[in-house]
Amino acid sequence: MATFKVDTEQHGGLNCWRISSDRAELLIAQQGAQILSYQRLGEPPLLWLSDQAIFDKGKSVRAGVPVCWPWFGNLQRNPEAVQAMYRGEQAPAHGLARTRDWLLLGVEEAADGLRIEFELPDAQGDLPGWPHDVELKLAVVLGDDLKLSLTSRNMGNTPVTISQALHSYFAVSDVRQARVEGVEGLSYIETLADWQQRQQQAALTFSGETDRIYLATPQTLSIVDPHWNRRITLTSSGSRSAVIWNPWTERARELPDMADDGWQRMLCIETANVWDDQVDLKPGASHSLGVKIGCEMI
Ligand code: TA6
Repeated sequence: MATFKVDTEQHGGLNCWRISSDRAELLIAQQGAQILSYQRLGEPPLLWLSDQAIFDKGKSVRAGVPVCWPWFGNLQRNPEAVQAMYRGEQAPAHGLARTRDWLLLGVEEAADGLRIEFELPDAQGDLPGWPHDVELKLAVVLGDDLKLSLTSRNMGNTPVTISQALHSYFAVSDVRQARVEGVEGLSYIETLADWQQRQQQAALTFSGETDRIYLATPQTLSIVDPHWNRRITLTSSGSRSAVIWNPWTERARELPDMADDGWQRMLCIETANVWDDQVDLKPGASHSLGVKIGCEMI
Protein backbone atom coordinates (compact mmCIF):
# COMPACT_ATOMS: atom_id res chain seq x y z
CA MET A 1 0.00 0.00 0.00
CA ALA A 2 1.34 3.43 -0.94
CA THR A 3 2.39 5.52 2.03
CA PHE A 4 2.42 8.77 0.13
CA LYS A 5 -0.08 11.22 -1.30
CA VAL A 6 0.09 13.49 -4.32
CA ASP A 7 -2.52 16.28 -4.47
CA THR A 8 -2.80 18.98 -7.09
CA GLU A 9 -3.31 22.58 -5.98
CA GLN A 10 -3.59 25.89 -7.76
CA HIS A 11 -1.65 28.82 -6.32
CA GLY A 12 -2.49 31.96 -8.29
CA GLY A 13 -1.61 31.13 -11.90
CA LEU A 14 0.55 28.14 -11.03
CA ASN A 15 -0.22 24.43 -10.97
CA CYS A 16 1.38 22.82 -7.96
CA TRP A 17 1.68 19.43 -6.34
CA ARG A 18 1.57 18.83 -2.62
CA ILE A 19 3.40 15.59 -2.02
CA SER A 20 3.46 14.03 1.42
CA SER A 21 5.02 10.92 2.89
CA ASP A 22 4.97 9.59 6.43
CA ARG A 23 8.08 11.73 7.11
CA ALA A 24 7.78 15.01 5.25
CA GLU A 25 5.76 17.27 2.96
CA LEU A 26 6.70 19.16 -0.15
CA LEU A 27 4.89 21.80 -2.21
CA ILE A 28 6.25 22.07 -5.73
CA ALA A 29 5.18 24.12 -8.74
CA GLN A 30 5.03 22.74 -12.26
CA GLN A 31 6.63 25.97 -13.43
CA GLY A 32 10.35 25.57 -12.94
CA ALA A 33 9.85 22.31 -10.98
CA GLN A 34 10.27 24.83 -8.21
CA ILE A 35 10.07 23.53 -4.68
CA LEU A 36 8.04 26.13 -2.78
CA SER A 37 8.15 24.57 0.67
CA TYR A 38 9.55 21.56 2.47
CA GLN A 39 9.08 20.49 6.04
CA ARG A 40 9.53 17.38 8.08
CA LEU A 41 6.31 16.42 9.82
CA GLY A 42 5.86 18.19 13.16
CA GLU A 43 8.77 20.56 12.51
CA PRO A 44 8.95 24.17 11.28
CA PRO A 45 9.69 24.71 7.56
CA LEU A 46 13.30 24.44 6.44
CA LEU A 47 12.80 26.47 3.30
CA TRP A 48 11.51 30.03 3.17
CA LEU A 49 8.42 31.10 1.27
CA SER A 50 7.93 34.85 1.09
CA ASP A 51 4.75 36.22 2.74
CA GLN A 52 4.35 38.36 -0.36
CA ALA A 53 5.21 35.70 -2.93
CA ILE A 54 3.63 36.22 -6.35
CA PHE A 55 2.37 33.08 -8.07
CA ASP A 56 2.28 34.22 -11.68
CA LYS A 57 3.13 32.45 -14.92
CA GLY A 58 6.45 33.59 -16.32
CA LYS A 59 7.84 34.74 -12.98
CA SER A 60 9.87 32.72 -10.53
CA VAL A 61 8.33 32.55 -7.04
CA ARG A 62 10.34 34.14 -4.20
CA ALA A 63 10.59 30.86 -2.30
CA GLY A 64 12.06 27.43 -1.93
CA VAL A 65 14.43 26.31 -4.65
CA PRO A 66 14.30 28.02 -8.06
CA VAL A 67 16.41 26.12 -10.60
CA CYS A 68 18.80 28.50 -12.40
CA TRP A 69 19.78 26.95 -15.75
CA PRO A 70 21.46 27.07 -18.36
CA TRP A 71 23.11 30.13 -16.86
CA PHE A 72 23.23 31.71 -13.45
CA GLY A 73 22.45 35.37 -12.71
CA ASN A 74 23.30 38.00 -15.29
CA LEU A 75 24.40 36.21 -18.48
CA GLN A 76 26.96 38.99 -19.15
CA ARG A 77 28.78 38.04 -15.95
CA ASN A 78 29.19 34.43 -17.09
CA PRO A 79 32.21 32.84 -18.78
CA GLU A 80 32.29 33.51 -22.53
CA ALA A 81 31.55 29.89 -23.37
CA VAL A 82 28.28 30.11 -21.39
CA GLN A 83 27.34 33.42 -23.06
CA ALA A 84 28.08 32.01 -26.52
CA MET A 85 25.39 29.36 -26.10
CA TYR A 86 22.63 31.99 -26.10
CA ARG A 87 21.43 33.42 -29.40
CA GLY A 88 18.46 35.42 -28.13
CA GLU A 89 18.08 39.11 -27.35
CA GLN A 90 17.58 40.17 -23.72
CA ALA A 91 18.77 37.30 -21.57
CA PRO A 92 16.56 36.80 -18.50
CA ALA A 93 18.31 36.63 -15.11
CA HIS A 94 19.07 33.10 -13.94
CA GLY A 95 18.40 31.41 -17.27
CA LEU A 96 15.34 29.89 -18.86
CA ALA A 97 14.37 26.84 -16.82
CA ARG A 98 12.74 28.50 -13.81
CA THR A 99 9.83 29.96 -15.77
CA ARG A 100 9.03 26.99 -18.03
CA ASP A 101 6.67 24.15 -17.27
CA TRP A 102 8.30 20.87 -16.32
CA LEU A 103 6.84 17.37 -16.55
CA LEU A 104 6.30 15.23 -13.49
CA LEU A 105 7.74 11.90 -14.64
CA GLY A 106 6.87 9.86 -11.57
CA VAL A 107 6.82 9.31 -7.84
CA GLU A 108 8.15 6.11 -6.30
CA GLU A 109 9.29 4.84 -2.95
CA ALA A 110 13.03 4.38 -2.57
CA ALA A 111 15.26 3.28 0.31
CA ASP A 112 15.96 6.87 1.44
CA GLY A 113 12.47 8.31 0.93
CA LEU A 114 10.05 9.23 -1.78
CA ARG A 115 11.74 9.79 -5.14
CA ILE A 116 10.08 12.33 -7.42
CA GLU A 117 11.38 12.98 -10.91
CA PHE A 118 10.81 15.92 -13.24
CA GLU A 119 11.97 16.73 -16.74
CA LEU A 120 12.11 19.93 -18.78
CA PRO A 121 11.30 18.72 -22.31
CA ASP A 122 11.91 22.23 -23.75
CA ALA A 123 15.62 21.84 -22.98
CA GLN A 124 15.85 19.50 -25.97
CA GLY A 125 15.86 22.29 -28.55
CA ASP A 126 12.77 24.31 -27.60
CA LEU A 127 14.14 27.03 -25.32
CA PRO A 128 13.93 30.51 -26.87
CA GLY A 129 17.38 31.61 -28.05
CA TRP A 130 19.07 28.47 -26.75
CA PRO A 131 19.16 25.98 -29.64
CA HIS A 132 20.85 23.01 -27.96
CA ASP A 133 19.70 19.50 -27.16
CA VAL A 134 20.06 18.67 -23.47
CA GLU A 135 18.04 16.18 -21.45
CA LEU A 136 17.40 18.01 -18.18
CA LYS A 137 16.00 16.15 -15.18
CA LEU A 138 15.49 17.06 -11.56
CA ALA A 139 15.28 14.24 -9.03
CA VAL A 140 13.93 15.06 -5.57
CA VAL A 141 14.09 12.63 -2.67
CA LEU A 142 11.75 13.47 0.14
CA GLY A 143 12.88 11.79 3.34
CA ASP A 144 14.51 12.78 6.62
CA ASP A 145 16.70 14.92 4.38
CA LEU A 146 15.71 16.65 1.17
CA LYS A 147 17.90 15.56 -1.72
CA LEU A 148 17.99 17.34 -5.06
CA SER A 149 19.90 16.30 -8.13
CA LEU A 150 19.82 18.24 -11.40
CA THR A 151 21.18 16.21 -14.30
CA SER A 152 22.06 17.65 -17.71
CA ARG A 153 22.91 15.21 -20.51
CA ASN A 154 24.12 16.58 -23.84
CA MET A 155 22.09 14.73 -26.49
CA GLY A 156 23.41 16.82 -29.38
CA ASN A 157 26.59 16.54 -31.39
CA THR A 158 28.32 19.77 -30.36
CA PRO A 159 29.69 20.72 -26.92
CA VAL A 160 27.45 22.66 -24.52
CA THR A 161 28.63 24.86 -21.65
CA ILE A 162 26.35 25.89 -18.81
CA SER A 163 26.36 27.55 -15.42
CA GLN A 164 23.64 26.70 -12.92
CA ALA A 165 22.42 26.81 -9.33
CA LEU A 166 19.88 25.39 -6.96
CA HIS A 167 18.93 28.83 -5.64
CA SER A 168 17.79 27.65 -2.20
CA TYR A 169 16.01 30.03 0.20
CA PHE A 170 16.38 28.87 3.80
CA ALA A 171 14.14 29.94 6.67
CA VAL A 172 16.06 31.45 9.60
CA SER A 173 14.87 32.99 12.88
CA ASP A 174 16.81 36.21 12.21
CA VAL A 175 19.63 36.40 9.68
CA ARG A 176 21.47 38.84 11.98
CA GLN A 177 21.88 36.00 14.48
CA ALA A 178 22.76 33.28 11.98
CA ARG A 179 26.16 32.24 10.67
CA VAL A 180 27.40 30.16 7.78
CA GLU A 181 30.15 27.68 8.58
CA GLY A 182 32.36 26.00 6.00
CA VAL A 183 33.40 29.17 4.16
CA GLU A 184 36.35 30.00 6.45
CA GLY A 185 39.50 30.58 4.39
CA LEU A 186 37.73 30.51 1.01
CA SER A 187 38.16 33.02 -1.79
CA TYR A 188 35.00 34.75 -2.90
CA ILE A 189 33.82 37.20 -5.51
CA GLU A 190 32.28 40.28 -3.89
CA THR A 191 29.63 41.15 -6.49
CA LEU A 192 28.71 44.29 -4.51
CA ALA A 193 32.23 45.76 -4.83
CA ASP A 194 32.94 45.55 -8.54
CA TRP A 195 33.27 41.77 -8.45
CA GLN A 196 36.59 41.90 -6.61
CA GLN A 197 38.09 38.67 -5.38
CA ARG A 198 38.48 38.57 -1.60
CA GLN A 199 39.32 36.12 1.16
CA GLN A 200 36.91 34.99 3.86
CA GLN A 201 38.52 34.75 7.29
CA ALA A 202 35.99 33.42 9.79
CA ALA A 203 32.47 31.97 9.55
CA LEU A 204 30.15 34.33 7.65
CA THR A 205 27.83 36.52 9.70
CA PHE A 206 25.44 39.13 8.33
CA SER A 207 25.33 42.87 8.93
CA GLY A 208 24.37 44.24 5.50
CA GLU A 209 23.47 43.30 1.95
CA THR A 210 25.38 40.17 0.95
CA ASP A 211 25.81 38.74 -2.56
CA ARG A 212 28.94 36.63 -2.92
CA ILE A 213 30.21 33.79 -5.04
CA TYR A 214 32.35 31.45 -2.95
CA LEU A 215 34.99 29.52 -4.87
CA ALA A 216 36.50 26.06 -4.40
CA THR A 217 33.84 25.29 -1.82
CA PRO A 218 34.00 22.22 0.40
CA GLN A 219 31.32 19.53 0.25
CA THR A 220 29.58 20.76 3.40
CA LEU A 221 28.30 24.19 4.35
CA SER A 222 25.96 24.82 7.24
CA ILE A 223 23.69 27.47 8.64
CA VAL A 224 23.83 27.73 12.41
CA ASP A 225 20.68 29.32 13.81
CA PRO A 226 21.12 29.73 17.57
CA HIS A 227 17.62 31.18 18.17
CA TRP A 228 15.88 28.21 16.65
CA ASN A 229 18.57 25.87 18.01
CA ARG A 230 19.14 24.29 14.67
CA ARG A 231 21.84 23.60 12.16
CA ILE A 232 20.89 23.19 8.52
CA THR A 233 23.54 21.24 6.66
CA LEU A 234 24.03 21.34 2.89
CA THR A 235 26.06 18.52 1.42
CA SER A 236 26.80 19.15 -2.21
CA SER A 237 27.97 17.03 -5.11
CA GLY A 238 29.13 18.03 -8.59
CA SER A 239 29.72 21.58 -7.32
CA ARG A 240 32.75 23.67 -6.37
CA SER A 241 31.01 27.03 -5.98
CA ALA A 242 28.20 28.52 -3.92
CA VAL A 243 26.36 31.81 -3.87
CA ILE A 244 25.30 33.37 -0.58
CA TRP A 245 22.68 36.10 -0.79
CA ASN A 246 20.66 38.30 1.52
CA PRO A 247 19.14 41.52 0.12
CA TRP A 248 18.97 43.36 3.48
CA THR A 249 16.86 46.51 3.91
CA GLU A 250 17.01 48.60 0.74
CA ARG A 251 17.11 45.80 -1.84
CA ALA A 252 14.23 44.07 -0.04
CA ARG A 253 12.16 47.25 -0.34
CA GLU A 254 12.73 47.16 -4.09
CA LEU A 255 11.46 43.60 -4.42
CA PRO A 256 7.67 43.55 -4.91
CA ASP A 257 7.42 39.95 -3.71
CA MET A 258 9.25 40.41 -0.41
CA ALA A 259 7.95 42.18 2.71
CA ASP A 260 10.12 45.13 3.76
CA ASP A 261 11.37 43.09 6.71
CA GLY A 262 11.31 39.75 4.86
CA TRP A 263 15.10 39.74 4.53
CA GLN A 264 15.38 39.07 8.27
CA ARG A 265 13.84 35.63 7.95
CA MET A 266 15.64 34.27 4.90
CA LEU A 267 19.08 33.36 3.69
CA CYS A 268 20.04 31.96 0.31
CA ILE A 269 22.83 29.45 -0.03
CA GLU A 270 22.88 28.33 -3.62
CA THR A 271 24.68 25.15 -4.53
CA ALA A 272 26.17 26.07 -7.86
CA ASN A 273 28.39 25.68 -10.88
CA VAL A 274 29.31 29.31 -11.46
CA TRP A 275 32.33 31.51 -12.27
CA ASP A 276 35.26 29.18 -13.09
CA ASP A 277 33.15 26.18 -12.06
CA GLN A 278 31.16 26.14 -15.32
CA VAL A 279 30.09 22.77 -16.71
CA ASP A 280 31.39 21.67 -20.13
CA LEU A 281 29.36 18.87 -21.65
CA LYS A 282 30.83 17.03 -24.61
CA PRO A 283 28.31 15.25 -26.86
CA GLY A 284 26.86 12.36 -24.86
CA ALA A 285 28.30 13.60 -21.54
CA SER A 286 26.22 14.26 -18.43
CA HIS A 287 26.68 16.16 -15.19
CA SER A 288 24.69 16.12 -11.96
CA LEU A 289 24.56 19.02 -9.52
CA GLY A 290 23.30 17.80 -6.19
CA VAL A 291 22.56 18.92 -2.68
CA LYS A 292 21.35 17.07 0.39
CA ILE A 293 19.68 19.38 2.87
CA GLY A 294 19.52 18.10 6.43
CA CYS A 295 18.69 19.64 9.77
CA GLU A 296 19.62 18.85 13.35
CA MET A 297 18.80 20.44 16.68
CA ILE A 298 21.76 21.97 18.51
O1 TA6 B 1 21.83 34.64 -6.20
C1 TA6 B 1 21.89 35.96 -5.89
C2 TA6 B 1 21.14 36.75 -6.93
O2 TA6 B 1 21.71 36.58 -8.18
C3 TA6 B 1 21.12 38.18 -6.44
O3 TA6 B 1 21.98 39.01 -7.15
C4 TA6 B 1 19.67 38.56 -6.44
O4 TA6 B 1 19.30 39.40 -7.43
C5 TA6 B 1 18.98 37.21 -6.42
O5 TA6 B 1 19.81 36.29 -7.03
C6 TA6 B 1 17.53 37.07 -6.84
O6 TA6 B 1 17.35 37.12 -8.21
P1 TA6 B 1 15.88 37.14 -8.82
O7 TA6 B 1 16.08 37.23 -10.30
O8 TA6 B 1 15.22 35.86 -8.40
O9 TA6 B 1 15.19 38.34 -8.22
